[in-house]
Amino acid sequence: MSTTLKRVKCNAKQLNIITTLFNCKAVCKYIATKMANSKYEYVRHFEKHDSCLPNCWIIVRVDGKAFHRFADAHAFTKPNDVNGIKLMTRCAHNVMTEFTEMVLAYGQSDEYSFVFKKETQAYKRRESKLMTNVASLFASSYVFHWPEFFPNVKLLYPPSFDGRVVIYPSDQNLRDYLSWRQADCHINNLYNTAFWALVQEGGLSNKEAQTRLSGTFSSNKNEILFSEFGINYNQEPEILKKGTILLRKEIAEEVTITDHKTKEPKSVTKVRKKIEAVNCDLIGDTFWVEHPYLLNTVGTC
Ligand SMILES: Nc1nc2c(ncn2[C@@H]2O[C@H](COP(=O)(O)OP(=O)(O)OP(=O)(O)O)[C@@H](O)[C@H]2O)c(=O)[nH]1
Ligand SMILES: [Mg+2]
Repeated sequence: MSTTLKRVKCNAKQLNIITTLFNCKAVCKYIATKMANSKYEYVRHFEKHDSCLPNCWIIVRVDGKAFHRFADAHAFTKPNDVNGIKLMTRCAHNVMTEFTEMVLAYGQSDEYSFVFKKETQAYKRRESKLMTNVASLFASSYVFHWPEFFPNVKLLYPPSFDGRVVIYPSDQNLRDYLSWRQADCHINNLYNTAFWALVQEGGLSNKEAQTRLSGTFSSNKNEILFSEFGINYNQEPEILKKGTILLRKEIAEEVTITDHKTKEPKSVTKVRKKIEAVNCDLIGDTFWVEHPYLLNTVGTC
């Protein structure tokens, strides 16, 4: 069936209506969609299907790009800059606030790991969506909150963070992953504390300090710190030794409401979830016994 176009006469008012209609965004979008469907639509099928396996823990880890250089450029305190650590945790707090299906986050140095509950349907569990949204929100938060933590330091260039997704099928795998990151925190922090004590207080060059620590065990580094610099490593702040865990704690609050029958004010207990930072051991069982809801996530968050 052929369509014939007829030239029709219309007045200025009618012309105005037609012009407005065809300039309308929705109409343009409709036409564009129709065009895409007709010929170019097939390119969509080249997209990767990247849904994470069902019923598995999804971890997104972000890590600062070349933070060795970033820390130097912004004169971070060595080996640990507490403001830098607090800024990282502020960013992680933002991420957890945005992604309500995250159970907990763990951070140390320039990295943060975020754990989505096994049942999450966020972004249809699409790996690329989860990873890029978390990493970009983390990076923009870092810049956004920078002045609160470094009011007298100019941000010299935009920092960036890489992201990766790791899937763990069992609770034990998840615990082992987090234990691995916390053990890494401890190993690096002990080394860095000893290294910078030798350099800053012991007067060694970087190379000499590196040689001195080469092949040493934890006990040797503890001994160097204690006997040469009077530092008892066990008494170093937990935030440095253990890193930071962010979790949602249930907080019971007394609130006053109006009784709908008597119209009198009455006090009731309401439970709400609050994101809290703790700096404790998560390798042993105690943490998991004290927070059983973390692994039992059905119906939570
Ligand atoms: N001075 C100082 N440096 C820090 C602090 N936190 C992290 N860093 C630096 O950030 C680095 C993080 O390690 P990596 O992530 O392995 O190294 P990177 O330079 O970020 O390299 P890529 O992640 O591979 O891009 C550390 O080696 C330190 O140099 C801090 O509190 N103080
Ligand atoms: Mg890094």
